[in-house]
This record gives sequence, structure tokens and C-alpha cells, in this order.
Amino acid sequence: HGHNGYRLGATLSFPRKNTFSAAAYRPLSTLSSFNFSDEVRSALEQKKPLVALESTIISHGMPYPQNYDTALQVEQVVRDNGAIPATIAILGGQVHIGLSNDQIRDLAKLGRRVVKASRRDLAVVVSKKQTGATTVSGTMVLAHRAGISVFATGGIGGVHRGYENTMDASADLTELGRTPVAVVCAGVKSILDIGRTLEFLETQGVTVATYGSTPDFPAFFTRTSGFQSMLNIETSMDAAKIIAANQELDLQSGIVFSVPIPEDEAMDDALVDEAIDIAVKESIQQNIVGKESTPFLLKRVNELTGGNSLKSNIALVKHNASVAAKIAKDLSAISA
Ligand code: PSU
Ligand code: MN
Repeated sequence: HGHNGYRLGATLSFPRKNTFSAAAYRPLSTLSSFNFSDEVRSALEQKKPLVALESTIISHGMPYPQNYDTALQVEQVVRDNGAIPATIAILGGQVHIGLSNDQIRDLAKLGRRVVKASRRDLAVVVSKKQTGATTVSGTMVLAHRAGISVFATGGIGGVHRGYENTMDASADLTELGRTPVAVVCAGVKSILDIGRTLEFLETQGVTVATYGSTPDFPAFFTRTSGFQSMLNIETSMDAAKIIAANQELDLQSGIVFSVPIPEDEAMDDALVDEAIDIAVKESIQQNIVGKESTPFLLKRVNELTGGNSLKSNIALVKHNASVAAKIAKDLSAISA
């Protein structure tokens, strides 16, 4: 036997399903801060496919009224493709899994006046009974807690340009390293450092697969970035099988499925690059840091491209929602 007391040849056994310590993991029914819409509750009970949707994209990612219209359209796309949408937010300190149209309209109108809630903010927003729109990281935490494993959005946060000076890397990346939810997105914007974002995800142990045959990890407004993801997949069933294996292995880490924006909606590379370079320069000049950085850059890029980028943004979110719904549907067929 080994000198450290390790018995060689001992059989390792893996738990087949997630096993949570009872003390650390109270059932949702005992948590007074969790609320489910009727549609989501019955989908969970009947094990129907569900797709989680974030709310920061509504409050901080797009202007009113496009944010409201888009949020409702995205929910409809999910339904049209065979799954149930669960838009997630914290309203007056209550976690809501599934929002009414009125609740979505409130968030859309309040915009940046609501708290942009990442993991670190969740306990504060709940304890102070505030209203918070959840980012990718915040939404992943709550979706996982609710038992939803597929999540659609536009773009995830990433490593910012100038990281060597600011250490600004989105909490979305570490969340993906620790929470088993599959995020369907259009890659990351080049307001970020895409190469470093992929390196960060690799370090965090996040599986990153690009949908379709383009080898590049997509750059949100455009289909290519010059950086490759680790893998290409062709179908929603391929994606569902990876999620199922991730659960089987109990990896407890997340997955990124990056879906290139549809060709006819993609923007001109040079136009996007120009707007992004200006926006990034302004953010440095104005010393925009921390959680303000991403909303500032999104807003400026929208303004500088005269609404073109918003149009692409809306199109890609809807496309991602359709892909996510198909993945959720295939996943529930495998798991049944
Ligand atoms: N990228 C977008 N639109 C968005 C966001 C990112 O194209 O709305 C939002 C998402 O909610 C994401 C958050 O989780 O910004 C990341 O913010 P930060 O970089 O501060 O972590
Ligand atoms: Mn940041």
C-alpha cells in the first residue's frame, strides 16, 4: 500500500445522482423567498422541458420598449419550439421563477434603476427586499436551485480588455465553473477579450461547444472571432447528450453552447469594431469600472451603431431561445 495510507486498488464509487447534504440544501418548498409562476410550477411537476431566461438583458441590456417586446417574443419562441420559458428575477426581495407580462414590463420600464444582480448581490437584494434583475451568473444560481438546466441569453460576460490592469473578469465565468447549467449564447462581444475569455473558461473547466460547422467561437454580432472553441456540434440532441453526461458524471460545472448569429442578421465586422473601439476608449476616459462597465459599453455600442446592433441583438437572442428550447426538449426525452 502507498505511504500515505491510500489503499491501492480500492474501488471508487460515484453517486449516480446529485446527492446534496440535507442541512445545506433545504427543499424549495420550505424557502419563503421562492415563487414559481403557475406555468413553470406545472412544467416542473410534469417534467416538461424548461428554458431559463435572464432579466439583466431586459433592465440593463436593451432600451425600453424594445427590451419589453423582445422579452415577450423570446418567451414565445421558447414555447413555439416545445419548451416552457422561465424568466428569472428578484422582485421586492422575492425570487421569481417565471414572470407575468406585467412583471416583465415593470422591469423593462425601471431599467437601470433595478439592481443588476450577480451571485454576490443575491443575498443583499433578498435581505433588503430590493428588486434585482439577474445576470447570467445570478440566473444560473437560481435556475439550478429551481431544477432548470438549460438557459438562453444573448451574450455572456467575459474577460474585459485591459484585464492585466483591472482584473475585470465577469462573475459569469466563475459561475460557469461551479454551477451545472447549460448556457446557450451567441458567444461574447468584442467589447471583451475573447481569447482570454476562452482561456478563463478552460481554466474553470467549462465545456464550450459551438453550434454548426463554423470552427470559431462566435463574437455575438458576427459569426467569427478568430478564436476557436474546443468543439463543434451539429444538433440539439448532441447538446442534450453532453448535458446528460455532465449530470451523469456529477461534474457540477456549466456548459456554454455558442450559437453564431444567423448569417442574414450578422453585422459588418469593421462597423462593429469601430463602434466598440470608441466605446472602450470612452469607458477608460470616464473611468467606468466594476458592474457599470458592461452596461455602459452595451449602451454606447447601441448608440454608435444607430440601432443596427440592437436589431442584430434582438435577432440573435430569439435564435438562441429556439435552439435552447430544442435542447431542453431533447434533454427531457433522454432523461425520461
Ligand atoms: N452581454 C450582452 N448583453 C447583456 C449582458 C452581457 O450582450 O445584457 C449582461 C448579462 O446579464 C451578463 C452581464 O451576465 O451583462 C455581465 O456583466 P458583467 O460583465 O458586469 O459581469
Ligand atoms: Mn466586471
